[in-house]
Amino acid sequence: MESTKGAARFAQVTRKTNETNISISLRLPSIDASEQQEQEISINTGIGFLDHMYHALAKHAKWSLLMKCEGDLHIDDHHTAEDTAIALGMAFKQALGEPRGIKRFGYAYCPLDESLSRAVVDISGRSFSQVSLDLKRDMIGTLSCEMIPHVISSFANAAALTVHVDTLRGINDHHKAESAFKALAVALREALQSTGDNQIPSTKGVL
Ligand SMILES: [Mn+2]
Repeated sequence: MESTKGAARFAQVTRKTNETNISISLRLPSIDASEQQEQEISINTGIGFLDHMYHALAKHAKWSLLMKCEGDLHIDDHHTAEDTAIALGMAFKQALGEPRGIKRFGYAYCPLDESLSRAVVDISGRSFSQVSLDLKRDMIGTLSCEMIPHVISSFANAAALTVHVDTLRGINDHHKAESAFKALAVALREALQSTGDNQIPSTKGVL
């Protein structure tokens, strides 16, 4: 993936520990809405459902995202799920840079059939997350359901975002989780949109 005109909105992160080895390239949508960008998404964490959630996030947030993780899946899914979320949050923060001229706040409701989730985000520079997905199963595929809200929180924490994500209703856990990631994606897309000025959107003058 090439860093195009919006060079400030591109980041590459590698993060290697004894538990995971991660490489990420992330390109956020250009602040210039007229600039056409081809989306490139390729995700391989070794956990199919996690790939599916990151893919949904990237697709609907209009990111280009290349993510590869070699994790200690012989232990369980925990380190891979948590560390990819942290690395993605780091990439997001780095790609965004100084948040000038953006709406800062965003929210979205996304349904997936019977499921409905709401995400509200603030590009605040302060990490806070409240995630309630009402998942009932132990696992979806090879991803434990307890890791799904944890992935969103770990991402928000590393990206220094304030994030509230709630699944308002639903029956199918796959649908509930996927609608949550889609809502988060659309909320982030909105929050990163241009206001048409070059101001830092804070009364403090800093985020
Ligand atoms: Mn699906």
